Amino acid sequence: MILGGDGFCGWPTSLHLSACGHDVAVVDNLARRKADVELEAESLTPIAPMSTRIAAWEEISGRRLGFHNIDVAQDYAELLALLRAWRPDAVVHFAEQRAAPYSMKSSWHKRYTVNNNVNATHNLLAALVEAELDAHIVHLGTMGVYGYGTAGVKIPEGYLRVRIDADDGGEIEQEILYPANPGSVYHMTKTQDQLLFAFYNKNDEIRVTDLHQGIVWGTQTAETRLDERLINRFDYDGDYGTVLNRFLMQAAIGYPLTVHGTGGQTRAFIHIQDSVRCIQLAIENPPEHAERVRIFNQMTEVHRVIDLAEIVSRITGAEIDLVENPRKEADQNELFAENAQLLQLGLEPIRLEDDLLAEVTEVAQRYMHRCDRERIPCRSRWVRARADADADRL
Ligand code: NAD
Ligand code: USQ
Repeated sequence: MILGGDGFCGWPTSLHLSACGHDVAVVDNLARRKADVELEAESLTPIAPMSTRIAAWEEISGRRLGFHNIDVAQDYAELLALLRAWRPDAVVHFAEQRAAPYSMKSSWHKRYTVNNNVNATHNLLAALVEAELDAHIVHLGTMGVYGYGTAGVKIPEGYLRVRIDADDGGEIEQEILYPANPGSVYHMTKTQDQLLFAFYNKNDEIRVTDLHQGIVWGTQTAETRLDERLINRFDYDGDYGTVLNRFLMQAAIGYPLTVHGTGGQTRAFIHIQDSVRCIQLAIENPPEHAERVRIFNQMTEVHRVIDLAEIVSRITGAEIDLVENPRKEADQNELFAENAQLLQLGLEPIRLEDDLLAEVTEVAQRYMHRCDRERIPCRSRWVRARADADADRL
């Protein structure tokens, strides 16, 4: 069962798992498509309605995807009934509001993001217990739970070994969850998810793999490429567009690349094709017991934002614009992260330089006529002027 299976990561994952021979049911309340209406922004690629997507996949592959329009955060009874009827072996959980700028737009957006994300995760956990199901949860978390200023520490996969002073004057060694340090309300909800998983894992022996994913770039996968009706979404607007895909689209339309501040922010990245493959690896290699939540860092490369802009500029000739940073984040940081576990399971990463140019020409240039330049600037501010905040309350 794929919660959030209509989204940017969820749709290609649903297709890929179906292509691998798994029976797949998609659950989605189409909140992401509704946010497009709210923001008056659309995917750069022309994504088909859900019924068209499903019919096209059946025509091409001969395999049927189930679809259930359920709000995982609100419609608990429907979720429970579906789990009881379907009895999945694994549940992949993507069903959260995932944009940091969207989560910081106003008090309404902050409250929506917290209510939606925390309730979606908790409803899933409570429903699995109530349905007495031993399904493996594979959750899409974020590298952002760690914070980015790790001062030379190589970020481990979820847990940190620490030594604590003991009563008898000695030291106790213990493994703890890496201290959470979120940079937005959205990222904060992901740190809260971690505690929910830890509790239900301890209390109810729910098996969970939490994939701490970096920024996903690229658009198409082997399955979404098969037919234009299966095309994946490509967000480029100031709220949902992520940095590298935004740069690729900006380069295609001749818009100077919007580097925030000096571009010294260092982040982890992964291609959408690798993301889908990692989820397959996690599902097909489940933890046998619920000893503790299994955490993988799902990222393959680390780059500074300014270096990415320079690479894109070198390939395409695009100009670079250092714009005022609307976020409250460190101007620059170092980032080293462990990602051995997914590599050991067989991930063979796609490298940035292998696919960047194809992404510009096959996707960004092909659909650039659909771009609305008005939607490009990031207008959501982490710290808002008093007058704007007051206007929100009216
Ligand atoms: P997305 O917004 O494209 O997809 C999320 C899907 O979940 C949407 O189709 C939405 O309609 C659905 N959804 C949201 N709330 C729901 C609810 N209450 N009930 C049912 N469906 C609901 O986002 P995405 O880019 O596909 O991200 C998926 C997950 O992966 C998110 O949890 C995100 O935090 C994580 N992630 C994404 C990235 C990235 O770069 N895109 C990076 C790291 C982690
Ligand atoms: N940035 C720019 N210019 C832009 C857009 C962004 O310089 O036009 C900068 C931002 O200031 C930030 C960095 O690029 O320093 C990354 O921003 P982003 O929007 O690409 O990514 P982020 O907000 O961190 O969120 C995305 C996904 C989220 C996921 C996260 C993984 O939307 O769901 O959890 O990446 S991570 O970054 O590892 O936390």
